[in-house]
Amino acid sequence: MLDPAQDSAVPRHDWTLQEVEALFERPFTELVFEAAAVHRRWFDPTEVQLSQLLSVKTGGCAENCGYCSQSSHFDTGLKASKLMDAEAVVAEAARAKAGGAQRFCMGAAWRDLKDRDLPKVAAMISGVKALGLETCATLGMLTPDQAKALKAAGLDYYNHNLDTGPEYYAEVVTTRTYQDRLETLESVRAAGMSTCCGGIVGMGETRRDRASLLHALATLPAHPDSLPVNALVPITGTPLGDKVAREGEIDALEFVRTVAVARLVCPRSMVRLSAGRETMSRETQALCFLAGANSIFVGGRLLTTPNPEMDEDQRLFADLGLKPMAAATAEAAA
Ligand code: SAM
Ligand code: DTB
Ligand code: SF4
Repeated sequence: MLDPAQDSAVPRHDWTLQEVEALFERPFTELVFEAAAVHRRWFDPTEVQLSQLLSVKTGGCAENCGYCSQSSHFDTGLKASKLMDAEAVVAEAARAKAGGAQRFCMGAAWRDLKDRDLPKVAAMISGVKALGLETCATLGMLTPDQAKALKAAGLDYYNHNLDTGPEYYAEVVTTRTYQDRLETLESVRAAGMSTCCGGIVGMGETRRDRASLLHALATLPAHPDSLPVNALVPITGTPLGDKVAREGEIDALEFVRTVAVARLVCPRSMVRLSAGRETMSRETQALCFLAGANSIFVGGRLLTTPNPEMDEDQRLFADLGLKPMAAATAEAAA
């Protein structure tokens, strides 16, 4: 048994905010070196897990998340659409699998899942699962019974992000609380599904807010199985997209630091380099992989915004000597 007092690779749930802030203050090369060392204790650092997203219900969302193209509170020019049919979703999933994805994540612009939509969503999940893909969904808040129903349909992962630290939360969204998010995560865990939970960096938050987000994630009853670190994709017409356009984007090195601290505080989680890769340099992405990121979204689209095309990522992987992680490895790590 590894001794947590001796070994920084042992998962801990008693991180203090001060400890997490102190990690951010480490000299950059020391921090990345330490994160890379911890990464190697639990994972093959040449393997990266590949997930693909599909927006199964786009736009018209009742929440006012200040970064989101899909909120009905802001004029972003996005065209809303109805919930897709299960067959169309499964056909997209088959294309994603043929393209090399191991996990297929279905996203809906909902505040919460309505029971009337459950049969269609369950049909999508079981259809995608039958293709041999890992399944993930992000559908807003869930009741405990809905979480059980999704699990019964074959859902492996549920994505529900805390987005930022509790102190900055009210600057990001006011139509729901941090506690609402924590309760859905509890329902997901209680139903026996794996959790995918992370946040967004570059929304005008401070380093302390970034530390506070990672502190919140690292002190959850269980560390997230997947921990997405999104770089804000600035959307014109949203409060946070417009703020960043005025005040400037986050420094790439600070983004890498956030990935490194995520790897250190949640050593066994799959840390996903999520939104924002479309405009991120290859060199910054390489530093993120060095700092412990070991999962990405693939395919030319996220939910409503572009993502690097598969051939571009294949070139990046070839140049960096990275390879896709086998699905079974990803599951064993989780
Ligand atoms: N409506 C559901 C919810 O919010 O939980 C699911 C879909 S929502 C789009 C999923 C996550 O995508 C959000 O929690 C947020 O972290 C991330 N996201 C949304 N818009 C983004 C943007 N412009 N840049 C970066 N991440 C974004
Ligand atoms: C997550 O943390 N990032 C993904 C996924 N979970 C659902 C979503 C990113 C969305 C980026 C903006 C868009 O395409 O609309
Ligand atoms: Fe709705 Fe999710 Fe966008 Fe928030 S992030 S506005 S809940 S789709």
